[in-house]
Amino acid sequence: LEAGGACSMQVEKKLDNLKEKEEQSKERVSSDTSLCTLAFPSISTADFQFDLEKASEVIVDAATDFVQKHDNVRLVLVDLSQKSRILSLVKDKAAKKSFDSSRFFTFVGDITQLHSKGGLQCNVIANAANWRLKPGGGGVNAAIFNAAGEALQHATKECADTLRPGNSVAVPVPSTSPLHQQEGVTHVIHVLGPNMNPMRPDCLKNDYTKGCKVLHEAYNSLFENFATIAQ
Ligand code: AR6
Repeated sequence: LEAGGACSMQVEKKLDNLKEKEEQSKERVSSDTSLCTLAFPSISTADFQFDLEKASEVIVDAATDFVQKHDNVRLVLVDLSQKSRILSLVKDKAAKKSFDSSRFFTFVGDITQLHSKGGLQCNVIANAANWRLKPGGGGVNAAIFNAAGEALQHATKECADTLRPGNSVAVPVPSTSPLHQQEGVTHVIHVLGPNMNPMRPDCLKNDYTKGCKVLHEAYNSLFENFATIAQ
């Protein structure tokens, strides 16, 4: 009995140590607020049905390339679930490359609540938008427009009316918006990715040569817009 008691105490102690280490690393990631941070969803891979394996390659290439060329910025790929396949694919592919992993990493959480619920401060967030730059439609687009309130719709209209696949537009989030006040988000960058869903406009009908090119252009455009804001 005694031996069992000692053993379970040791296990508990180890668990406590593990928890502490986890908290510390979470703290290190989230407290580094000196770096301008962009949180972005995986563009085109849900409603637009883009292949996840191919998308993960494009994300890792574009993101590692960007953080190697720009100092003082961080990129964070976000998805809602711990079980997200795109997050695992990106993590695995990124692990095979050599770059500073504190400047590009994955994070599980709602992109509209990263600061309040996840303790991660991101000044800029990206939206997987539609070509009309309209609210609704589900996915991350609906979540961002809902969280930001009408102020974001007006601000978006002042910047652009429509978007072509592979392009992005940066919109300052008005200080009256809850997204700005509660989450500290100063800009939303709307991005239009390639579409493989026959029920949505501009479907590429499984043409992945064009699809990968357009997805690369979309991320490059997003990151360049972010770099301009970060300067
Ligand atoms: N926080 C973080 N990630 C999210 C969230 C959230 N709140 N919501 C979804 N995701 P999608 P697309 C992830 O479908 O494929 C819209 O209707 C999701 O798990 O939003 O580019 C627009 O109006 C996935 O990994 O974007 C367009 O018409 C990623 O965000 C169309 O969908 C992108 O999923 C764009 O489709």
